[in-house]
Amino acid sequence: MINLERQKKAHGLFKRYAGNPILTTSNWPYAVNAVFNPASVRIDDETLLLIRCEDMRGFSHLTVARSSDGLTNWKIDHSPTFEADHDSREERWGVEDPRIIWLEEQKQYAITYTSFSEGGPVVSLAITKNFKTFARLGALLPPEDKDACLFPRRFKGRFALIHRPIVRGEAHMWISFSPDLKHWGDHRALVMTRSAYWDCHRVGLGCQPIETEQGWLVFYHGVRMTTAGAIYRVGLVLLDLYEPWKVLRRSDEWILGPQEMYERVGDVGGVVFPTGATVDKKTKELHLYYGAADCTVAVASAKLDDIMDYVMTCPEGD
Ligand code: BMA
Repeated sequence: MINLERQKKAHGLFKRYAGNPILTTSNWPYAVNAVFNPASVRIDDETLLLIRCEDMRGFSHLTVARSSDGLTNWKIDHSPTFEADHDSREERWGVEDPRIIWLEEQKQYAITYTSFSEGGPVVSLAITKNFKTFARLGALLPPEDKDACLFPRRFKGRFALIHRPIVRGEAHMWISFSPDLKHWGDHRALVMTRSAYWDCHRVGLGCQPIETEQGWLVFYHGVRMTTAGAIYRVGLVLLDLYEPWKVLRRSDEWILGPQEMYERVGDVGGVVFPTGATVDKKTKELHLYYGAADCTVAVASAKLDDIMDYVMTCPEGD
């Protein structure tokens, strides 16, 4: 049965910023084809976005933009901040779609990103203190794999990574564990596609997992293939705080989908692809940063309390 009350909540949860898109190629200090799918983190009194930029060969690199309110007056690095290492076969065709978390133990930021090898996309890891110099820890898992992020701390002694391997053409979210950030195992299926739903063809992690009292709030993208192409929308799951391989809640509805022109029209129209979030410590407002139609960067916001109110009304389990 349709839960009209919950559908209404899902529909009205996020408000798009009126100044969207917040970053486009026209803001860029050098020539690029598209800027999209940004990772985000709040450092001191600034929001830092690490943005995927596609060059005029169709390869991607990552560039930093900073703003104090996370909405306006972006200061963009004048040249690529993090470029593919072309000597590495794993990064031959560029680096894409980063996610950032603060690794408490290392006192460094961890950036998981997709490196495009000749053998397909793989999940790679780099760490940094300052977003100027980076140490590469290499590819974590073999292709085809994307949409990965670490959790900020260990669980029972092990690091955890959400990622999205593609096997037999199927694209589900998995969680894997490691004692040292290098050797990964104990792979577990986490969030699967759901037949007939808006997320029936592919699912993949959105932004970095967000810690709340009720559990890890995880945004994910879900894809439905239609006769007119794919539609990328955004849903929510809540994972257990101490055993994050357990899904406590999953939204029946999507909470954000392509609606505005900048989301419907672009290099890949019909795509809303979140890769970063920040939560304001005082107001508890969450900014969700996303790539729109694989062309620009946009933001939508909601109060964390309202998101949690909604997610706690969602069905239990996966
Ligand atoms: C996914 C990723 C994203 C992209 C999205 C929509 O598979 O490759 O980088 O934004 O498709 O085209």
